[in-house]
This record gives sequence, structure tokens and C-alpha cells, in this order.
Amino acid sequence: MLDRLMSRPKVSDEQKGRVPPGQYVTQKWPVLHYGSVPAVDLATWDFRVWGEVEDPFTFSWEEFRRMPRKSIHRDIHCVTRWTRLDMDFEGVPIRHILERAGLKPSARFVVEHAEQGYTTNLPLEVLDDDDVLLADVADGEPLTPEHGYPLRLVVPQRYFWKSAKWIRGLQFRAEDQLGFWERYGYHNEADPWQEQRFSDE
Ligand SMILES: Nc1nc2c(c(=O)[nH]1)N[C@H]1C(S)=C(S)[C@@H](COP(=O)(O)O)O[C@H]1N2
Ligand SMILES: [Mo]
Repeated sequence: MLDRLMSRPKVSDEQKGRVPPGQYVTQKWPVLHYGSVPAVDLATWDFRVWGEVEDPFTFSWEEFRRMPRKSIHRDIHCVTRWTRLDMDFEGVPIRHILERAGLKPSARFVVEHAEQGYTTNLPLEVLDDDDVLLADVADGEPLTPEHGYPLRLVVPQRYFWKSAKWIRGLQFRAEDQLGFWERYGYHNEADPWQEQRFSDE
């Protein structure tokens, strides 16, 4: 009884090795963000790619839906300690965007820009991975408004705050620039396997 009250959901043997240190497995997909859920009109929605690239461009929702697509099956990890196993995401591989933009040699970092001023930053080598997607579908369904409709980035190898919901652009930079949570002391690298939660740890 006491044991049941005090323990967090159990980590099974099968899950060991998939659940990073300090995380517990959640069955439901939590909703977590700062601020409110933005209202989005697909007719006026656009996505901008700019900064240290040869060919800056902007695409509409219609254009996005015609881009090459891909699915991934991955686990996601939030710094608030929940991990959700076996997520399916579908969308456009980030490498398609990188190829079209043509990165300049000076491009070494990226800032994700989302609705209402949310930002988060990554080194280019973390973004440039074959499991990084601009996802519009999760677990077989279009993203719900609270999970980022119409589009979010998914960067499975970092804590999930690095995966911006309601994303509207990518800015490539020569120098790093801290994002929203990073400025509040969250770790700049955010690798869940190294428990890079806060920058003073
Ligand atoms: N635009 C935006 N994206 C965001 C956030 C946010 O506050 N605003 N929060 C991040 C955090 S801390 C987490 S854990 C995940 C949560 O995604 P979910 O609500 O789909 O689980 O979104 C990330 N992306
Ligand atoms: Mo988070």
C-alpha cells in the first residue's frame, strides 16, 4: 500500500536502457508549454528559413504538404522527468529543408522560432540528423492544437523543450544564441542520457 502510494510508475526490464536516468515512463502524452495555445489559419500560415544560407526561402502550408515525407518511431523525454516511449511522428525530414536552403560554411547553429516568440537553439550537427522531422502527424493523427498544430519540430535525441511546437521558422547562425528556456538556466546541450537539465549542474 505505502509502496504503491510512494512509488512512481515502475520501469520494466524491457524499458531499461530506453529510459534515461531520472525519468519515469508516462502512458498518456502530457501537454507542456509556456503561454497559450495559438490559433492558426493555414491560409496565411508560412514558414521562413533564413540566416547563414545560400537560398533563404519561405513556404506555405500547401507547399509543405507537397514535400517528401518520412516517419520515425522514437521515445521522447521531457526535462520535467516524463518519458513517453514508442511515439510515431510523420512529416518532412529536416535534411530536405537543409538541402534546399544550402547552408553556408558559416552556419553552425540554428534558432527555432515559434508562435508567440518561443525560441530554442541547437548546434547544426544536432539538427542535421536523419531522425529530426518537421512533424505534422503524431501517432497517426494530425497534431492537436495543444501538441503544436499545424507543425512542430521533433528532435528525439534532446530533452523535448528543444522540439518547438507551432514552429514558424529556422534561423541559421554563425554564433549560438540562447532560446527561451536556455535563458532561464536550462542546459544548452540538453542530452537526456547525460542528464543535462540545468546549466548550473
Ligand atoms: N512553442 C513552444 N514549443 C514548446 C514549448 C513551449 O512552451 N512553446 N515547450 C516545450 C517543452 S518544455 C516540452 S516538454 C514540449 C512538450 O510537448 P507536448 O506538449 O506536445 O508534450 O514542447 C516543447 N515545445
Ligand atoms: Mo519540457
